[in-house]
Amino acid sequence: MIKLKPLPYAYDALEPLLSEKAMRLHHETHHKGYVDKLNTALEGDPTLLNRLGGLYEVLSNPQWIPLELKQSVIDFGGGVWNHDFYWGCLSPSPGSYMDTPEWFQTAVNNTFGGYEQLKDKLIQEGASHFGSGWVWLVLVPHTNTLRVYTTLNQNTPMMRGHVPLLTIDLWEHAHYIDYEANRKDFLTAIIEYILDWSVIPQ
Ligand code: MN3
Repeated sequence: MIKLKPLPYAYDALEPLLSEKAMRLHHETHHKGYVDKLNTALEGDPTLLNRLGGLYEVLSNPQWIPLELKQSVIDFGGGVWNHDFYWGCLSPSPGSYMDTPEWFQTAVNNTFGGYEQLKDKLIQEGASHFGSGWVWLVLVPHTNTLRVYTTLNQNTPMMRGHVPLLTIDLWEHAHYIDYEANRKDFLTAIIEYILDWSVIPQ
């Protein structure tokens, strides 16, 4: 059984950028819904997660999932993992980009031209994404390069063999209460004030 992990801060900790009402609804209804649906799907193969080493490993290797469970585990398991990861990318006292490791700042400069361009790219890709999904900053292994892109629904970068570094939820439920349909304002507020750059690995 997968359990709903608590948020790493209080429901009102990200006020006024993300309201307590929005955070409660997002965590207690949407995120919990994925946990419940994943548990129901896993009744078809109760040892799957243990056998394959956990949710991250399963989502990184969807070819290992029994065919009859595959789409459910990708959708509901992705919903669980993506939300856990997203909460960890936000903070009421976020780490600064200036304190990220040298390898990362060098890669940002080489790939995007600099920090401002990276922020613009996250906002532009996230705001123009059609439908539900997520915007990601990922590391492409072997080449050690960075990429920004969006995934549809609950798809993850691990399915493409990429390592997620940061994400922001693009589903309407993520922004509708506080920003209505203005996803660009939502992304800008998060990126400027509560995105925690200390999640970038040393
Ligand atoms: Mn969500």
